[in-house]
Amino acid sequence: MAKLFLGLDSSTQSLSAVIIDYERRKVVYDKSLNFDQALPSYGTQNGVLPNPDPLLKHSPPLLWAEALDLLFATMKKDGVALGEILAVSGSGQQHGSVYFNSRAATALANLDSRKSLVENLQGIFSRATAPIWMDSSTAAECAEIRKALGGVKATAEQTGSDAFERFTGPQIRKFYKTEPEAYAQTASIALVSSFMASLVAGKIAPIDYGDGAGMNLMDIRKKIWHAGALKATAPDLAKKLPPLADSSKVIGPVSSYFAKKFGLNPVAQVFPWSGDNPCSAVGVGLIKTGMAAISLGTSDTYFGSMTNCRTDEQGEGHVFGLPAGGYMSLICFKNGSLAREKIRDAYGIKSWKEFGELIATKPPGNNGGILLPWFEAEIVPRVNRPGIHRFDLDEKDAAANCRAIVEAQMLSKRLHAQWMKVTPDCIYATGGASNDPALLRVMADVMNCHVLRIEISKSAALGAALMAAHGWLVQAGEKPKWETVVAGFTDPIPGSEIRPNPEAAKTYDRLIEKYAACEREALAKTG
Ligand code: XUL
Repeated sequence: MAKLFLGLDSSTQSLSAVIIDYERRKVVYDKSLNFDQALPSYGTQNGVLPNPDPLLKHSPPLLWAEALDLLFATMKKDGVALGEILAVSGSGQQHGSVYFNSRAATALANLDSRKSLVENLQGIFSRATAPIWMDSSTAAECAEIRKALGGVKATAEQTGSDAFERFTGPQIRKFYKTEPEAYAQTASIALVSSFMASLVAGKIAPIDYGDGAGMNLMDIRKKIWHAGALKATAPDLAKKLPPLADSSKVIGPVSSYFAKKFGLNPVAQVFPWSGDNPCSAVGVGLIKTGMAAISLGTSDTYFGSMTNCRTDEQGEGHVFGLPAGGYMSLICFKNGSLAREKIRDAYGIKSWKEFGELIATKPPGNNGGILLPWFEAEIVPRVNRPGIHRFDLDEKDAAANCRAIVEAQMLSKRLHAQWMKVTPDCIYATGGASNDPALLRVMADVMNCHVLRIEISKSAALGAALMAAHGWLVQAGEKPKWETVVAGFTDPIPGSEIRPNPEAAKTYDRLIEKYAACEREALAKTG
């Protein structure tokens, strides 16, 4: 019998499933469901609830639950051998939080397969919506937590990151300050990843070290809840947080809800889900120190693997746990694919192919034209007031603006990743936009590094499937090596390598100075 493992990915805009046949080293199923299109009644835009305050970004947890029902129904309809799946793990957009009341644990343990998940989950939340990673409304709470922990450097050293607006701790503090009664009614707080795992397992799931590190609440070195950070965040928080766990520690079998309703193997094991970035790191095979990847998704992220924990003194970057052991360093740029889309649409460009062709009509360096695409408040560099800034760039020139946004995104990665001290031999490109050769050409030239692609752009879901396989093998008493687990799944596509062009690379060595000066000028303007 084939050894099948399922990886799910609950991202900002969609829910995806990847199933691997472990022995044959093959992805045998790959499907995505876009939230806005599949479930329009929730009224989300790109997976987020519209709000007049541009800093407030929430999503409905029931949308994610309904999407899970729909995706399982789709897999069943597609004839997927759900009864043969041995284990399930998953990935979730990081930092977002879901608030359960005291009825949740019982409701999860008794999910009734004759009803929908949404019907089963009525009345179990102490907060109707979940703040997600795009939210920037907690600057005051960040300042309070940072002060209590001893400043930027000390906060990063203890929790892996400076206090960030989207991180779960500052979000919990804001909830406690603004809705103290609802906070008091909260019995358990979940991340998006542990919320989804709780549904699949039918019990409150633990938080894994990878995603736990994105909360400003975990002691990054000891991998336990950090007492000082909990105290600085909200009262009684220790009681409301689930345990932290290694991603290979089984939670239990799947809830009978999924077995009865969709024919999932009733003894299939559920493993702790992790954040999309830690899962992507596994999904591109980042398991040895010094490897690096760039993910081009709703957010763009640049991450590398490291054995020992080294944090960013300046407080721009993050350290998360790596499900394959050790740590990953990461910087996150909020203005990723949605910003590229805004430029594409502003110039009436019909397709990404046309966008790429326009980029190629302009020379590397774009004749000095620079665009700072802060359509949304930005994370790196920290920008609280959104705005677009052009330097030596004609707003009417469509091709120059397309080239400018991609160059700015790559230059920003190069500039702000210096603390990571990773000088990789090559960069793995992943995420939806990594299929776009024009973007990868700019990436290779700006980073002055070979760029490689793996077969599947859904690296987070693939990483989750590999985590399920690894966990299952551990449970079976085998001592699987991560190199062996990922082998064959994360090999680069033959011929996909893009080598930097030495002349273009020299141009960017010069342009990075101008880019940095433009950033300083724009930051001074936005305050
Ligand atoms: C990482 C981050 C985003 C989210 C959504 O810190 O905020 O990458 O994980 O993808």
